[in-house]
Amino acid sequence: DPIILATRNEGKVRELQQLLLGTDFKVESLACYPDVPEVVEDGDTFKANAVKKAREVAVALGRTTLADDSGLVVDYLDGAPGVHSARFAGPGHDDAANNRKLLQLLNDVPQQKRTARFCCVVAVATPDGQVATTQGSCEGIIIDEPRGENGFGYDPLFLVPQYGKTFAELDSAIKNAISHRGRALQKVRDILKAAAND
Ligand code: ITT
Repeated sequence: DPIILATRNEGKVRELQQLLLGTDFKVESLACYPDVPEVVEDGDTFKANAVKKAREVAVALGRTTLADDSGLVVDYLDGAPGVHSARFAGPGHDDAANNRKLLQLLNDVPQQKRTARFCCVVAVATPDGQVATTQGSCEGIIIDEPRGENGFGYDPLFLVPQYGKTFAELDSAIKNAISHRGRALQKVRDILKAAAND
């Protein structure tokens, strides 16, 4: 059976699908299962939320399920938006509003204090409720105006110093090779193989 991708974020679905291309694993997104109830993400950590999302969907559908909980950790903001990245500017999930809020909070903060990282925990759950997790992160700097059209979320503000480009300016293949999500996914293949053999 295909693995369920327990996310309703289309940007994540695109990247996770691309990252699992070329493996033996077929995936199916939650878009195929509109009746699965929304998981309440009330955890304090990426790991707690990833585990909860993967486990609830795996048990509900009786299928091996992969969930991603991720976000942007900004040092000057003591780690915000962190686990609240998706709804930083309030309910409604508007990436542009989140980006505006981040720029406001960093207004006049000099470049050397604008360090940040994207973090991602991927959880894989089996229908019996067992869960394994991996994590990945990627270091960068929050610039002071958006650049680039690719990706999603905070990508236009996240500069990767080694490339001199934001995630939104990089090809998706390069983003996937160095991103928090890509790094977490690289570590997940053995777990998926074990789950497939159960
Ligand atoms: P699901 O829970 O349905 O997967 P979500 O968007 O609510 O979707 P999260 O709670 O994990 O997922 O929030 C992650 C947020 O962090 C996401 O909405 C973006 O704002 C941000 N984010 C995570 N990865 C990102 C990336 O690669 N590029 C840009 N922003 C990212």
